[in-house]
Amino acid sequence: MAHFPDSPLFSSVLRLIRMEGDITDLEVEGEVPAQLNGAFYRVHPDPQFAPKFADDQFFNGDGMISMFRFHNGRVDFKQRYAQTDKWKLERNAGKALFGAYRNPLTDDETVKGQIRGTANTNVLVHAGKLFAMKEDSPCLLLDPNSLETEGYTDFGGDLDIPTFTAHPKLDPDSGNFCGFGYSIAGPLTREARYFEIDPQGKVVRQADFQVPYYTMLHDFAITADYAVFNVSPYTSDWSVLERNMPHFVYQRELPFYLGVMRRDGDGSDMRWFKQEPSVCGCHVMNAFQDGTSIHLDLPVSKVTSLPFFPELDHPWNPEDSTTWLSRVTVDMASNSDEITSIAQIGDAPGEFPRIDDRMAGKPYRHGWQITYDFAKTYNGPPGPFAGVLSTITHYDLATGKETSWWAGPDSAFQEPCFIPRAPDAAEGDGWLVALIDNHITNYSDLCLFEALNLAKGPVARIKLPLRLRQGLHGNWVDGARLAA
Ligand code: V55
Ligand code: FE
Repeated sequence: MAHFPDSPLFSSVLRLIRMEGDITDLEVEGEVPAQLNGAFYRVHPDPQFAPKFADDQFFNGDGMISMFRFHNGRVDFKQRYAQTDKWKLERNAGKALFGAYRNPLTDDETVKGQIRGTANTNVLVHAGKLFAMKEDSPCLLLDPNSLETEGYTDFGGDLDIPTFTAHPKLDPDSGNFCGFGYSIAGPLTREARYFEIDPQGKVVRQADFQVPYYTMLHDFAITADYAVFNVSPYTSDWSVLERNMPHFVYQRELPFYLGVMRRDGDGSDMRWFKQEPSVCGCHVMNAFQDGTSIHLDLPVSKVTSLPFFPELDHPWNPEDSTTWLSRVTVDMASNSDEITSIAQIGDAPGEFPRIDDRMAGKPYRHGWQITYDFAKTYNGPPGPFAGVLSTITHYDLATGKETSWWAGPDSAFQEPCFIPRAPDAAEGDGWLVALIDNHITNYSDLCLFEALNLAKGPVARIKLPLRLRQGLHGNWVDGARLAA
């Protein structure tokens, strides 16, 4: 008999799903454009078994992958667990064997040394496979049509590192998958590696570097020539793991850094630009070069924005943890190791930044986030992820104009994803898909918006007969790349 912890992280808004299945031809309100051919994949943490610790982290759940396959004006749904090595070992045992989030000291003896990954953070198609990613583990491959798990890969032995980011970038010019692994010399180490994987799945670049302190290197950005890493004061050490505290501890005394290195180098040119007192960033919107300057746009807060990774000596403060879209600028021609500036560029506070991915690393105009509007009411039950991100906002960075749409008092958004109207359509010309979870009716709708006209509201609501759990990230792939 399954008993999950009696805690807000496992009940109410965050009740588990644990259901795999298929629905052919989902019910649609409105119209799904017949030309839309492709698939939207996304993933959420969904523990298969009750966790070993009642205070288990949301980020520790097994990855549950959803696929929305668009074709001929209809949408088919498929949902499967990412069958990680952890998932299979626990399936065989009928119970949890692995312990706390990112803490191998808490695992059963029988699974010591096994890959701990949950593949719960991001899913993206590259080189004919669905990559399911968790930053503490190698990359898990699945069949992009059937969602059957193939297993972990080291890319033919070419990528011999134990970790693989969940926030890769696809270079729109080369088609290369740009990524990195951190703590590659073992848990809590400062060693990291940048790599690129070409459209055929071959590792074509690798460059090692060290971060200034052990940190959650969660996301990064590319520009035409550079890989850009944002380091915020999420850190840890073995004493934290020995006491089974949350893996990351936030320490505001540590600087914020921007690391910049050439994508075609060996890592020895890495420069770390510093900002003190520090700020906190996590997900990036985009980065680009402008003469000798490099700009990185990302939501920034004063201190930790992740309540799961708090400070020890400062109470959680919602105001200081609110994230504002900001532009971090460094000058490669300068001899200084200081960040040139950090300037707010968006009015609506929010997170889960997205762009038209064809603009990755280039000067760009359009961005989207799900946003907080503190003036709006919320009717749903309280708890983590309860209703706060209930608006979606388009940022026109050329004019400064922002357009938002509110999902209403019963609902919250999950991360959106941009779909170009056609491969050669202008930047931003296309749709935005995003899940809207109704916390009163307990249904989720995948909503389709005109990306540059959010104010109009969804042009289609693709209706699920259940509410999906709060998820992390996902991506669209064009149907041509799914043809088996
Ligand atoms: C994040 C999410 C993770 C993780 C580390 O959003 C950082 C930040 C879903 O897992 O393991
Ligand atoms: Fe993320």
